[in-house]
Amino acid sequence: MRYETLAEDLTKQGLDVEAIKAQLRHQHIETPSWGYGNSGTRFKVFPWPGAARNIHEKLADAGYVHRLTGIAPSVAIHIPWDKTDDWEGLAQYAAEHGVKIGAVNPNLFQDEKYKLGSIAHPSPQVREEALAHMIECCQIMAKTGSGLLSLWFADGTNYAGQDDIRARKHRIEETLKETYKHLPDGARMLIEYKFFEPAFYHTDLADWGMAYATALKVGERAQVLVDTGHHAQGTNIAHIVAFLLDEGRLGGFHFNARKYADDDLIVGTINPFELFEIYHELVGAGERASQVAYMIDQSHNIEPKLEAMLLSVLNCQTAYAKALIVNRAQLREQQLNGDVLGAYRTLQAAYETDVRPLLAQVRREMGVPEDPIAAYRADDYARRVAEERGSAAASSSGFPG
Ligand code: PSV
Ligand code: MN
Repeated sequence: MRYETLAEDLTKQGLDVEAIKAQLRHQHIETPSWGYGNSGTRFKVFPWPGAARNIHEKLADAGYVHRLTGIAPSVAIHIPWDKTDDWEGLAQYAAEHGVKIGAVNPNLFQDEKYKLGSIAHPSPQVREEALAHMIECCQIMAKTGSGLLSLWFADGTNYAGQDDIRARKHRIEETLKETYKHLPDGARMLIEYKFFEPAFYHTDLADWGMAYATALKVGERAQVLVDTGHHAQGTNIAHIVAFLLDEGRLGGFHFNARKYADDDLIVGTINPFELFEIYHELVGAGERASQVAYMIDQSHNIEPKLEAMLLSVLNCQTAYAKALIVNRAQLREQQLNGDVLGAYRTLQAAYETDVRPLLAQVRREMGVPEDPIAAYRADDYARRVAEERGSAAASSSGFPG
């Protein structure tokens, strides 16, 4: 279908195509620095020729992804993986590549001392050190202009009785309240949950309810981060999203796809309808969703890094476009009339619409390639970085994030 025909169809349904295109032009997906370096599973890291070896190369790659898509203008960093001694210089370097530093992620899971946890650790000394690291990250936020402190804790236990679960809960609340005081003005703290791994008996912040209850105690600018790979099979993530949006506590996402557990696959590859359901709730929430941070958290084992990241960004764009063309007036009527299947089919109609001509038009208007992946494949960026950087087996993170 040509763009004009699609636009006409949508207009006939009462949709404002110009407004939809404007929303698509303003979409913002943050890519993770760790998605550009070599990573893998705990079994093996297969080096990709040209994979970024340091934060500067990661930012350059992120800048390239943004140039091709126009909707990936910021990069999340992980500390200490991306540590430098010149943060202002790094922010400047990012700007030269057309991107900004986004969420700052303290690493509270890879140090020897965190064997029994970080902010829930029984030892006050270890908790102090974890706090100091989070405060350091708040300082990095101030220096780089980042507005998000993104927290995930591997804390938990492997056996019943290993530690006092309620005492651990109190330690977490205390340490996060203390951390909150150090956030730069206006910045937010995002609290990510995950139901298992690496802890297997209990994880201290295992689900959205625990993250939400903690956020309520910590302060107004503490919110929940939903990583789409961090739920038990069958969990209705769109429902969690709608609930948190309505409570004003949905801080952001870590998008990725999964078939089994925390697989960290390319966004929208296993579960495109689920991604659409999530975007449908976000679009439906209107202004309430305006502060949500859309971040990708994926790591690659066998995929070429840049193409994998591009595909994730584009799959988010497709899901958003499909959610934007849902005929909401019709849906509302069907909902009020108890038209169960009519309502479902309204969603299905949007989901099954081929939005490629709409997206090609948006990209033309934004001055980016109509088909960013074809442009990437025709370009010599990947070949050039492979020549320049070679195949470094070392990984900045072998952690299956
Ligand atoms: C943990 O599985 C996680 O999702 C957290 O967001 C980490 O920061 C990330 O992966 C990278 O290990
Ligand atoms: Mn995550």
